[in-house]
Amino acid sequence: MTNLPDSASPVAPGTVAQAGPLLESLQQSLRDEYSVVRLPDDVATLDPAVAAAVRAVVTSGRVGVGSELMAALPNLEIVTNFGVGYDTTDVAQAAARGIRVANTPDVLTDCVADTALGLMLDVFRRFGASERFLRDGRWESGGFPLTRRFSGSTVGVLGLGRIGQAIARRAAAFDTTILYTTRRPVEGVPWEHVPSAVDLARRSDVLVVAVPGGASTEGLVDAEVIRALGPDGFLVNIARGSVVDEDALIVALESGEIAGAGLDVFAHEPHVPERLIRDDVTLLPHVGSGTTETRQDMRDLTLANLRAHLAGEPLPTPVPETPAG
Ligand code: NAP
Ligand code: 8YV
Repeated sequence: MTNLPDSASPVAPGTVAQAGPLLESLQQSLRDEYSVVRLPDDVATLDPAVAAAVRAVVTSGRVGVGSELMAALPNLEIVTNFGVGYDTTDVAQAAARGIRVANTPDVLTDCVADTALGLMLDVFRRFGASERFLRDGRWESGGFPLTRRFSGSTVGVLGLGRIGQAIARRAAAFDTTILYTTRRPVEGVPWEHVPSAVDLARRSDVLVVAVPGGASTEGLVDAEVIRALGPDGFLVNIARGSVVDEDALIVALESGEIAGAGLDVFAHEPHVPERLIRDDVTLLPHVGSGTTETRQDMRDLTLANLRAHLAGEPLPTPVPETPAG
């Protein structure tokens, strides 16, 4: 559990605002501690007097504080993001204006890595598909087709940060060979760094994507990377839908250029393209961090960052691009 600083002294009504829906218990804590305003989805309808009072916005990775909303909040001091990924918040504008941004790293790493392992096991062994086979009564007419062995395979991890390393540690317990790609090799890890994502895919049985979203990684897993996996290769994405060229993935699946995919994230959530809903694709509705325990820890850390800011203290978990204290 996170150590929480004491609640800040009362702040003026309207100082703290909420952008987008939040975990119910986080909303409740915000309502209990502050007189919170809910920002409208359409920035054009934001009352300038309301906007002027806002010093802190609490949001989630799904919604964030984008360029337009941030520009409409002249006295904004902090964005506290429920989630480690903050690609929906305009950090460049925040940095330029001295606005702090905080996120919720580490507390969700284990659950997201567990999800990646679940997806990897499912795409190799097809447990979901075989359960559907049984439930549909098809076992009476013959056994389920043979699947693929995960143990001993080669796992390529694209992005070896907190979550990527937790995935690699877990996969290593299955006697796999771990390879990884990052822009800079990670010191002190026992795994081989492969500089290019295409080479990583070519050498891997499964490519698992664990880089941040945003402009710098948009389409990083393009048609060439996907094709490099080959007809026996799998793609698993627990990062952001924007990192993978979804159209290229569909084409590769339909033409048999890769063997299957396991996806927790999509380009236009909650929309999932009809053509991705296939038996060789395991689809999850962005549930990587979605356990009671982890969501409580994320809530506590979101509140800890907000309280620390309002108390004039350093933030527990500032993002690297914006001021910490
Ligand atoms: P992190 O610790 O910052 O790790 C990011 C890793 O990606 C680093 O190793 C970084 O290394 C690498 N990277 C960044 N840009 C890259 C590029 N262009 N090419 C190759 N590698 C690159 O982040 P984290 O805590 O592990 O979280 C990773 C992401 O997972 C989050 O940003 C979020 O989008 C996603 N996530 C999803 C869920 C879910 O529910 N599915 C939950 C939590 C997080 P270099 O800087 O050296 O390249
Ligand atoms: C959350 C996530 O579901 O932390 C992240 O980056 O994607 C997930 O943990 C999301 O942030 C909540 O909107």
